[in-house]
Amino acid sequence: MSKQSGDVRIENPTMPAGGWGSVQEVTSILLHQRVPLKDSRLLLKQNKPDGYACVSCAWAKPANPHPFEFCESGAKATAWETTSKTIGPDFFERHTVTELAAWDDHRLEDQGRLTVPLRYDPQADKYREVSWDSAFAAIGQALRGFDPKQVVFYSSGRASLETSYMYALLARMYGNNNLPDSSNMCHESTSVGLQKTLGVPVGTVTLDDFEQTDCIFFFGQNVGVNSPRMLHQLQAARRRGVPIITFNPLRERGLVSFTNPQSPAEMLSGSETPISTQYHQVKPGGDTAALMGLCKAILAFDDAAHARGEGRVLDTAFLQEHTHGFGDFEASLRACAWPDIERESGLRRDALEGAAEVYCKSAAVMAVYGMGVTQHRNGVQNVAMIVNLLLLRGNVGKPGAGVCPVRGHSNVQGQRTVGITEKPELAPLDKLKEQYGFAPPLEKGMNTVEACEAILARQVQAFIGLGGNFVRAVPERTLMEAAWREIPLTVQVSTKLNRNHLVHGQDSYVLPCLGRIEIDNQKSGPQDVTIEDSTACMHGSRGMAEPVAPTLLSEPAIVAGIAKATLNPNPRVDWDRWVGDYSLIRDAIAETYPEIFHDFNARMWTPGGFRKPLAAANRVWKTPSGKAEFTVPEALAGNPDLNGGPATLRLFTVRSDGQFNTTIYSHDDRFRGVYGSRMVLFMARADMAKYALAQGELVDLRCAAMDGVERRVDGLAVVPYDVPQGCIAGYFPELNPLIPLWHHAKESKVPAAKAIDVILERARRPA
Ligand SMILES: Nc1nc2c(c(=O)[nH]1)N[C@H]1C(S)=C(S)[C@@H](COP(=O)(O)OP(=O)(O)OC[C@H]3O[C@@H](n4cnc5c(=O)[nH]c(N)nc54)[C@H](O)[C@@H]3O)O[C@H]1N2
Ligand SMILES: Nc1nc2c(c(=O)[nH]1)N[C@H]1C(S)=C(S)[C@@H](COP(=O)(O)OP(=O)(O)OC[C@H]3O[C@@H](n4cnc5c(=O)[nH]c(N)nc54)[C@H](O)[C@@H]3O)O[C@H]1N2
Ligand SMILES: [Mo]
Repeated sequence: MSKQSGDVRIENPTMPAGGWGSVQEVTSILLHQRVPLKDSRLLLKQNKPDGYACVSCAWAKPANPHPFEFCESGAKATAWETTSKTIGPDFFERHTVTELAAWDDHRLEDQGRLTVPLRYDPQADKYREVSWDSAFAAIGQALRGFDPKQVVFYSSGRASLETSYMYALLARMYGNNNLPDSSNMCHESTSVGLQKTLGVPVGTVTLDDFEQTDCIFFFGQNVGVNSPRMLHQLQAARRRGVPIITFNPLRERGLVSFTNPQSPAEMLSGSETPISTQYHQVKPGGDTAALMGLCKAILAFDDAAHARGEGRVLDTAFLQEHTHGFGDFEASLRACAWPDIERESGLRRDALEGAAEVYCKSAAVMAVYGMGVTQHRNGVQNVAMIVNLLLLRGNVGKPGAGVCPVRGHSNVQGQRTVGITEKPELAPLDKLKEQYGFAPPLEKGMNTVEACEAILARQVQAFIGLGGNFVRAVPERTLMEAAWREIPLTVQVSTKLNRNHLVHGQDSYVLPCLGRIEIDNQKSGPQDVTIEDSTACMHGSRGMAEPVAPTLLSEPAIVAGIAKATLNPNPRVDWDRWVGDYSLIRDAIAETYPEIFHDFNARMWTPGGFRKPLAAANRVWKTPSGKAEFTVPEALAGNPDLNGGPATLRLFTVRSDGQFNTTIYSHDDRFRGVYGSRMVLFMARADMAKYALAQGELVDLRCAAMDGVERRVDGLAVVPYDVPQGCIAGYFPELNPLIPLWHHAKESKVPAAKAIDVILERARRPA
């Protein structure tokens, strides 16, 4: 008899993104998190020029915000952080770590905010309160005894520009560039791909471009869930008749239609704006092939127009003046055969020609993309292919056109801007040397995958985590968790209890910090911080909620505490003065990066933010050739090293509206109509028939890699869904045990979480 999941409820997801469902969600989470009424009014200050920058996604904050410039995701993130629930020393007295390790991710974080510094006591198997001073002293003493090359300073992309600058300086003064961050699992393919082709590591569009564009191509980003505020721009564009052409294997509700919960008229009439005008269900990993098809079709239209003696379809003047390598790319397009494109993309030639036709009719085209593009073996090539498409008609560096990678964490882009990078050539080392009188290390540091490799090789002595939930977010979970327990020292700066505190090093500290929404009082008074959004605009952010406990320290204070206990005193770095007045940190940032941050304190409250100068946006190309680069793809196939053959299914991992990465707000996925469990697998009905599976039936998955490591996840309930045959989808982070560490993007080392070949088996264990 087949095994059925008892706890999952599957409904037909019919509601548009936004709408009443969104309002109900916000209300229910505010209640569940027991957010004080005065704090729920905080939402009115979210993403306002004088308010706080949302702690959810990095989407742009307009100069003229809507009265309610927040979304369902932002409201959830705010409620989660400003919750009145707390856990203190008594909680940890009541529960051993072994006991807590059996709780699920939702239950752990749902206990509320951490309030006191903790150290793991191995005798009792419990975390115990320690004083801040003793924690810093012990961490400093340990770090002084380690080889700096074997210590890792990780950051998750939430910490402010001020904290991030101090943190990077701490690592370099200590003696390494081991500064991996969440971006290494996320948009690093963008940082590498756009730098190589356009000479900038970030997107070129601004909010203004959304008002001037004629056409939007949308690759592998789930806007309704992961950056819902962008729906305002998309809805406005749709109302102007702008086509939106989507490439996504899964039919995502939020990419299909939208009801603006902030428009009373729409809410009352129940009217929806259809978002995507074309929806192409590309195979996971098939974007390079799809983009080759688009470009090949554009070339054919150009040939035909040329033959008829009509004007060119390609922007030949732009190609001539601004680009390099078009000839080779053109030759590769002519050599590329349609049957190969169709097979690898899973899309038909006429469908791709239809999309190409719209591209050619539009004067200004923009390409938006997310993790569906970057988290692949060929993630960097995918990004370069998007650039190829844009360059054909000069769609970079003109109004309404350009490339728009949608960043994840609210300051992940900014952290890179102020020095969090393992690549020494990307940090102004000479400037730091001059400013602070020390010799910054010149050796390349570890990125996330390299840090994991070093941990597996037992070559990491200490891991400091500035936010995040590293063991939960990275691939190769089984091996990583075992190795993690052997790290001599782990230190986590966190707001909430998470898996990484329970899977801990031999000596382990959890240091609780203030969140960005909280009032941060220091010597000179309440402090502000700054962040950079997805469109390279810098914004001030002012905490407004009472801190959840008086014992918390701010992130800058914690970084300074570790720095002072670890480093020899340096008269040019006065950590205490910086902590007393963050405007002094901003002065230091301005001194290191004058081109970007001059007059930082004066400009930080500019409505809409002040923009980082981006050469490519002005058609200045900081590439070796001095031109924008065309790239010839190495291969059409997206998954050369993990091709398990015909018996495999290709798995891609996604997020739901009930989570922010490893933070699980609830076990429901309203947009996909799945309630009560995240242990599910979305599957085409044709595949269910092929495997003779019923809805809700339990299956096990095993990774197809033949390298002697067993990687499996058991007990997933099958949910019929509109995905291409041969592909299945499930949730990050539950499915991370299936991803080999070596299965990552070739040039950027972003784990290839969107194309994992797996073998499906009937559940071997009872539900
Ligand atoms: N509510 C909420 N908001 C978030 C987050 C969250 O967890 N929850 N996380 C934040 C972070 S850190 C990030 S990086 C962003 C992530 O935001 P997104 O980039 O939207 O990330 P995902 O949900 O992982 O996947 C995006 C989409 O890619 C599609 N896809 C999968 N494989 C392919 C492929 O091969 N090709 C194409 N074209 N599409 C594919 C999936 O179906 C999915 O719709 O969101 C940020 N915002
Ligand atoms: N299979 C698969 N794996 C993936 C992905 C995927 O799509 N599929 N996506 C990848 C991506 S894009 C990313 S960005 C990573 C995410 O990886 P991380 O950034 O490491 O993980 P998060 O879940 O965002 O971190 C959540 C924790 O951060 C802490 N936190 C929250 N707010 C604050 C704060 O203000 N300060 C501090 N110090 N701590 C805070 C809380 O304790 C919380 O438990 O995961 C990656 N892993
Ligand atoms: Mo991310």
